[in-house]
Amino acid sequence: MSQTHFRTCNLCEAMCGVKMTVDSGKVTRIEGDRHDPFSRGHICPKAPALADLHDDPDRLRKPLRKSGDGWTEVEWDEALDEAARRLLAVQTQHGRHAVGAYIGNPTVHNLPALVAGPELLRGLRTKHRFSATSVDQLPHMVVAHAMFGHQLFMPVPDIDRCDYMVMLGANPLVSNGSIMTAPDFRKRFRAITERGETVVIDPRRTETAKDASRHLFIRPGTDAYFLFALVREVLHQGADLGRLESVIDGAEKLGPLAEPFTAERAERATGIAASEVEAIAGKLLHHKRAVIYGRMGVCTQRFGGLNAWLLVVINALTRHLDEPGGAMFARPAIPALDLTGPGHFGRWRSSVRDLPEFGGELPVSALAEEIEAGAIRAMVTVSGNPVLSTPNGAAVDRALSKLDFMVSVDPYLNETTRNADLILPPCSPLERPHYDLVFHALAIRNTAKYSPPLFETDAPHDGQILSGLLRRLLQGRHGRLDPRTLKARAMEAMPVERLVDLGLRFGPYGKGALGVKPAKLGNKQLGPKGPLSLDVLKDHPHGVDLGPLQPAFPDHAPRPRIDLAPVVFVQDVERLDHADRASDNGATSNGQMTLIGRRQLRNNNSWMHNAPSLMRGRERCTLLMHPDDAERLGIKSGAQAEVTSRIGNVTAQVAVSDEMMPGVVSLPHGFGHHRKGTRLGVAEANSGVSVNDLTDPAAVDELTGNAVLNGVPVEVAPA
Ligand SMILES: Nc1nc2c(c(=O)[nH]1)N[C@H]1C(S)=C(S)[C@@H](COP(=O)(O)OP(=O)(O)OC[C@H]3O[C@@H](n4cnc5c(=O)[nH]c(N)nc54)[C@H](O)[C@@H]3O)O[C@H]1N2
Ligand SMILES: Nc1nc2c(c(=O)[nH]1)N[C@H]1C(S)=C(S)[C@@H](COP(=O)(O)OP(=O)(O)OC[C@H]3O[C@@H](n4cnc5c(=O)[nH]c(N)nc54)[C@H](O)[C@@H]3O)O[C@H]1N2
Ligand code: SF4
Ligand SMILES: [Mo]
Repeated sequence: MSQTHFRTCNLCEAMCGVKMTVDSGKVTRIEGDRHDPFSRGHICPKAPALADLHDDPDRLRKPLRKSGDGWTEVEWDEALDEAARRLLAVQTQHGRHAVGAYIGNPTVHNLPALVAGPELLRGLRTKHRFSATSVDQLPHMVVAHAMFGHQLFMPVPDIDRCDYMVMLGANPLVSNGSIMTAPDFRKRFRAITERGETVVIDPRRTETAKDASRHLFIRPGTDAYFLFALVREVLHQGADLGRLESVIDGAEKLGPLAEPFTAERAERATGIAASEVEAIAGKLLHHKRAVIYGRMGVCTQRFGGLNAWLLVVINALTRHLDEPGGAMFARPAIPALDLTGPGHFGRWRSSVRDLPEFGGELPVSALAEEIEAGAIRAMVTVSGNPVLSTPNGAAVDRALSKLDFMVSVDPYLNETTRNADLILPPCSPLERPHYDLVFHALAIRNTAKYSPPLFETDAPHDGQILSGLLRRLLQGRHGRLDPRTLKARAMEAMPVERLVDLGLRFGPYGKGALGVKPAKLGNKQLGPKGPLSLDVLKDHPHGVDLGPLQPAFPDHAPRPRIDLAPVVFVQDVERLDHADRASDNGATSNGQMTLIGRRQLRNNNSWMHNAPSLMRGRERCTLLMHPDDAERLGIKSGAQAEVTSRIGNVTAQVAVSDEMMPGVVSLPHGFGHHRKGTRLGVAEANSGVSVNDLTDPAAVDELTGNAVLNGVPVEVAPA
């Protein structure tokens, strides 16, 4: 007898609704849920891999303890007791900051981990916290904090209502969108191209660029010159703050700051003709509904902070901030801003290189050097693979291997967790409840959906592991009956569904747990079943639609005023002003090129290469190169090339393609599964090389500390 189960795919930001057919305890079919009001039947090739993941024989089912050269399975209580005891021992001997933590990307897609993770981090009381944020969206968070007063209050492009979209450094046709939760981006983007115009600015003519009205090549790492020239041009043509004029401070500072950054100067730095700047500024001003948007490619480069700031500035100066069709703010059913504090910046700094914390985290580019310097002697990693995903992964690997103790919460024995003394594997995503606490806050439409666990299990989910560890730490530190221990014990016992219910009831579409808070429904489309609670969502297994984005200012923003020129960004402008004068852009040798990264539809960062359904087909870890460069270097498509950076070298198969800007090469990240001692049968057979064996931890955006993953100087030669 087959059953049907509806849930949200938790693999990327897009939150696609999936329909699963289950036969005798096994998922036999995964397809798009046509009745999901947000994704309307769309899925990508990764959704079926949810079944691969669940059935993967390499996925760990029991905790592992390192013993000699091998691993032995241990019971859960024993493993958690040991982890707590050894972490406390390190803190007792070397101080509380001697324990570090790294939190990886899948945590954000994991309801129980999102609830328990922050508590554990607080309980560790260490300033050595790291996460994937500083190889990703850190600049956007610094901007949100400085301009709007909360690190998670990030504008998203209202793509369903916009007629003119300019996009830099993002490839949502492949990534399915980031800080822009938009299932079936392709369809939504094509609709903009049809009703208006879309422009993609990228050193590679990407899948998204091919679907756009226009594509412009840009020299990697130079976007800030282009964006500043746009600001200047908009000001010259006649900026308009629109409805927000009365709440915006600092606009008058922009003119003098932008003045030196002419379109001609931008042309020299970026390769984009000065006339384009003028035209794009004119169109942004002219269109009633328009937006400029940028992501990974503009964040993970040397001016990531300035780029993220200038994007908001341009939207504001062209009256598209907080306006339909422009850059808007979601109003999620469970208020996401409550997940963290508003943020802080530079309260402490890393000990070796003096890099600033943001929101309690240090840049991960500093991780290896802090371990090598003895500042960190034990690590906790949770759903992270920094050996493949952070700069100079090989150095991270070496540093992790020298720790006194390491515990990893992870379902795989992989490149990072092989360095652990204990691996604590959570149950599969199909065995835990799901609600997207974060991505509803970054969505292009307000919706809500709850997915109950599909399968029952005795294995703990991430939340139970993390809160079990926290309780043991507190018990070891303060005793069994201390109020802090008792609180942690209560947290551990609290079903996470209960927290979802409370969040919904107290949220903007709920009516309060006791019915005391007046219901303020954002949208009538909710129908007669509102106000929201967990029961209402359970009655709507495809999810509920809460309508298009609504203006947030002044009543629904974390603070009523916007600072358009925060001092941290203003101070960084001088660095930009110097950079193009200091460097000569000419190549000094024949093989000197600039390296950028890319994503592929069948990858998910570093960790889904063990799914057989995703790994079929030809080699994907290829070095893309323009035909002129290939000819000059005497390299043919399919041949091997050696790529060397200041950090290391890798050899990859070349794919010659005129979609690359001349002088720029591209390698995907997340590969490099050749390291010894992992247990990833399928991935090891398709190992590829790691681009992060080339990226340089010394290269960070000096303002935010974000890693420079794009625009890496390399030397390419036939292998
Ligand atoms: N299939 C798949 N989807 C994913 C992921 C995945 O691994 N695979 N990862 C997920 C995650 S964690 C994230 S954060 C998102 C990221 O989502 P996106 O930001 O949309 O994805 P990227 O493909 O990294 O896009 C970066 C683009 O920047 C370009 N670029 C590089 N350097 C520069 C530059 O200097 N200037 C400009 N203008 N462009 C530049 C690159 O060519 C690339 O096209 O994707 C998510 N979705
Ligand atoms: N050069 C270069 N480097 C990059 C990027 C790039 O574009 N270029 N992109 C960066 C970006 S945007 C990101 S977000 C980072 C990602 O960096 P990370 O978050 O460090 O790495 P992932 O590859 O996402 O690995 C996720 C880990 O979580 C485990 N995992 C998966 N599901 C679960 C779960 O449910 N629970 C637990 N406990 N563990 C789980 C996996 O086994 C794996 O070990 O990589 C960054 N690195
Ligand atoms: S785009 Fe693919 S991976 Fe992302 S949520 Fe949808 S089905 Fe899942
Ligand atoms: Mo990411």
